[in-house]
Amino acid sequence: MITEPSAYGGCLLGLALGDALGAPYEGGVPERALWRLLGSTSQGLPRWTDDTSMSLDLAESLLACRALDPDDLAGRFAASYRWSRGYGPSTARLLKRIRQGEDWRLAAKAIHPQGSWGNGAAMRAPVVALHCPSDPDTLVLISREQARVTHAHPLGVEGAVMIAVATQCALQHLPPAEVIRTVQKNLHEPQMLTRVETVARWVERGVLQEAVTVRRELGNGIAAQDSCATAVYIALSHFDHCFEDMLAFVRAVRGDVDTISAMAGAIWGARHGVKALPVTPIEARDDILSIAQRLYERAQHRGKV
Ligand code: F2R
Ligand code: MG
Ligand code: MG
Repeated sequence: MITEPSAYGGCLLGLALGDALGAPYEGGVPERALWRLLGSTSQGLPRWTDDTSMSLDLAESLLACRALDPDDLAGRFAASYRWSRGYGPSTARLLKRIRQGEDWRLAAKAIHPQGSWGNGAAMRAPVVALHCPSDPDTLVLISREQARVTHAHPLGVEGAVMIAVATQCALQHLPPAEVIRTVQKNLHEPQMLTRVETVARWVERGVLQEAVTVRRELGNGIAAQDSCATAVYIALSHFDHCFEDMLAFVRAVRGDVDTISAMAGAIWGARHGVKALPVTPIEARDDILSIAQRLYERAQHRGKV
């Protein structure tokens, strides 16, 4: 299977659109009220949040270092940190410590001894699939390594593997049942596997579940185990629907809407390409497409696409 350059733009822009268009609906009343104040650029465009910021940092790091360099990545994450991007509380504390000179290996375990199980490493994992679109073993290794810089907890790491594998399968145009089988083969944590087994059953049945059922059975929270399987299910079950309908479904599921939309948006965009995405202007749309193009050219140069 030859991956088209359009799939790269579709994936990275799908992630950013999901994030920017989902952010106004994330969380409860106080979070939404705050985002009404923070959620537009000076030109009035929808702003993206930590999800896209960390994804672009990972992309730029892979491009600059030609491989994963965790020290370079930690430095970029820390330099890009802005309070107004709505980072998770533990990730915010971690990045401030790294900025003050602490080694990320110590900082990542100083806040939670096992590391964070938030979905922050999963939300940027589609970029790993753009770095290695055709090599499943390297994909899993790099997904784990990039996750540990901020999310060392086994569930935080496994969420990243799940989203990276699903994105790679979407780039390869695998059908939904095969995507979910490939995801299952790469997971080990029972809490993740239980959720993915539910997704596999629903995908096999082929009937779109109610949003309330998805929320109840797969979750809608900031933990990796409560959002990654949710995003994979929503993307796979909307392969035959338009992007806007998929985002409307995420809004109906509620909760961590920006991040579930970003992860589902990346998988959907990898499958359908940039032309299938809405033309809605968002912050730095052209810059995002140019980074996607550079990732494509690098993968092409390495003979990976
Ligand atoms: N922070 C938000 N949303 C809040 C409002 C944003 C709004 N748009 C605005 O700015 O007004 N979203 C972001 O957080 C989610 C998760 O990201 P990440 O990087 O995984 O966060 P973090 O801080 O690592 O973990 C989240 C919380 O989970 C608890 N936790 C994690 N690991 C734990 C452990 N081992 N033991 C106990 N608790 C643990 C902590 O309370 C963490 O703070 C994304 O949706 C992103 O968009
Ligand atoms: Mg966010
Ligand atoms: Mg979020």
